[in-house]
Order: sequence, then C-alpha cells, then structure tokens
Amino acid sequence: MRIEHVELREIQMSLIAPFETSFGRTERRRIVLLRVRDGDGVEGWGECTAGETPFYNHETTDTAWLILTEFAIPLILHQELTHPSEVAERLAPIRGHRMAKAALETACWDLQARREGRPLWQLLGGEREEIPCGVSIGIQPTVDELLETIEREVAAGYQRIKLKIKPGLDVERIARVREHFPTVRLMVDANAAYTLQDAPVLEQLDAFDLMMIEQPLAFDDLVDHATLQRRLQTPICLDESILTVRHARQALEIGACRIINIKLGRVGGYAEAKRIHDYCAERRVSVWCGGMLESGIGRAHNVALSTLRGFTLPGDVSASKRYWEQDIIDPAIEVTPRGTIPVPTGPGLGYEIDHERIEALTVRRKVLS
Ligand code: OSB
Ligand code: MG
Repeated sequence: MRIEHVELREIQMSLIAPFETSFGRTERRRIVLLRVRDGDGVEGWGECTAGETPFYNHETTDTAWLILTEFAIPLILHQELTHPSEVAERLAPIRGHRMAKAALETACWDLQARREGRPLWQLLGGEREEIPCGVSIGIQPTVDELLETIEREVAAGYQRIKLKIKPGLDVERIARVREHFPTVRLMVDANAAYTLQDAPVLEQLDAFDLMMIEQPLAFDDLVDHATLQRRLQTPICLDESILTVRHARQALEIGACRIINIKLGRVGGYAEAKRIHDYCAERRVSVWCGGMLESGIGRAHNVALSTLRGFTLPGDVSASKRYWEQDIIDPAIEVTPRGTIPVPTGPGLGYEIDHERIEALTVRRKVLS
C-alpha cells in the first residue's frame, strides 16, 4: 500500500437538535473528512472526531487540520507500507493529536480493505454480523423532556440508554428516570465534571441499578478514579482517561474502572483500539464503542470496530437520523427494532459515499500529493 494522494475537507453540518454535555453544547459540527488514494486509484475514507472546541480533549477541528496537513500526511505520503497497521507506527513521532492521526489511519484501513475487495470489519478480524446499539442522550432542559426522549428511544428498540449528567443535574433526575423506567438498562456519563469531594453524591447513584458511571472525574485521572471505584458498587467506565493500551493496563491494575469505552479517534485509530480491545478481552473486561457525534463515515468506522468479539456491551453507535437530516453515506445507518445495526457486506466501509452531498457541505478543501 502506497498513498499517493490525500484530500482533506472540512464539512459543516447542523445537528437535528443541540447536544448538551457537562462541558458544553453543540448545535453545528465542523467535521474534517479525509480521502486517501493509492497509485491504482483505490480510495479510503476517514473522519476526524475532534470537536469544534477543546473541551472534551485538547483537539479541535482546526488543530486536527493543522496537524494532518503539516505533520501527519507528510509522514505517510509516498511511503511503501505492507499493512495499514504500520500507519500508526509511522505517526508515532507525533505526540498526542490522536484524533487527527486516527482520521488518516482509519482511512488507510478502509483503503486496504477496498484493495482486497472485502469488508473492513473482516480485515480487522471482526466476528459479529450485527452490533448491539445504545443511545447517548444529552442534558435536557426539563425532566419531562428527558422522560419523553427516553420513551422515544426505548420504543425505537435501543438496548440501553445513556444519560449525560453534571453537578446539580444528577441524583434527583436519575431518580425520576428510574421511577418511570424501572427496568430499562441505564447508565450515566459525567464527562469529567466531578471531583473526589463529590463522592457522597456519586455514591447515591448506587441506588439506581446503573450499568456504569462513565468518566466521573478528571479527563486525565486514573488514581482518584481507583479511590472512587472502591467506594462505589456501580462499575466505573473510563472514556477520556484512556488513550493507550498502557493507560488501559494501568487503570485495570489499580482498579480505576471495570469497563472501558473505546473510541477510534481518542486512541489514535484501529491499531491502538485493537490493542486495548485485546488486552481487555483476555481479562474478560467488557468494552464498548463510544461515539463523537460523527457523520456517516465516522459512524461506519464505529460499526466496523464494534464487530470485534469483545464489544459485548451496546455502544453509542446509533442511527444517522438521530443526528442528521441527511447523512453523507448511502444508505444512512439504520437500527433494527431489536436495537442492532446489521453489519454491511460490501468492500471497505460498506456504505456508498455521497460525493455530491459532501461537495455541497464542504467549506474548505486541500489536496496533498
Ligand atoms: O463522552 O461519549 C462522550 C459526544 C461528544 C463528546 C463526548 C461524548 C459524546 C457522546 C455522544 O456521548 C455519543 C454519540 O455520538 O452518540
Ligand atoms: Mg463519554
């Protein structure tokens, strides 16, 4: 495999409804898409999951654009590679900026799968024919709106509901939700909004039979999570804190979590995602695939990743129509009434790229070749 041509685009898309977390509110996405092409004209597509603001992690749409064009793409362009797993190795000199690197790395995996004329999920070693799906529900203005939203998602078939929480919008709200939905599989995600001093509040969440509490403490913390986990019955799931398989090992060794949310962008692509998955699978630690409000290309990559054997818990991989009026892939990602996404059978990502739609949404474009 030898990449001879790379095209970057920024597309802008409005969400169907604003998405609010403890770190902020998103109404409109600025998404970097990346298309790689080899000498034979075979293409691969990647999506950068960096947000518009540096409030989930340090990366943004603009930092990713800079790192990709100035540093990452030049390390890969015109280089002979025997396997897409080498892409991450070549990009290793770049410290951090994993979302930028993942956009390029995942595109190269897609390209290799298309070269071989087989689905990307098979190239990755996936085994699942359909993946279990959950939804992530942003902070709602009122309890009534929250209950209505949950009602709709449960009726659509989703297998678990994740609710965003923050200090002041936690115990009371979850109590109300649990009252209305006594048996729904529920979890919460705090996006790092609490500190150890809030342990008494978080302990109260033990009363609601939650599957897990995702990232309650600081984005770069492991040790305080271990202290907190000892005080909680509910499993802690780490998201922001896990960037590498080393972090995963250290987190499990000290008991900082019992579950890990794997996101392709956050960990730098498939090579590291697979390492974290394999490490957890050997130890019977459950993992699931997180989401970053992706468009169809990122979503399709999440579907492929979720076919790996260890992704036993429903992920935040949901239907395109929950976020977008019109997606950039065809068909859009749909969820069955039993809350699953059937895995596509075509080569590479397995969904058609809607070039016209992408062109119409593009606000800047750059070619490196
Ligand atoms: O913490 O999982 C998160 C969205 C943006 C940033 C961080 C997170 C999220 C979500 C949404 O929870 C998941 C999705 O794409 O549906
Ligand atoms: Mg999260």
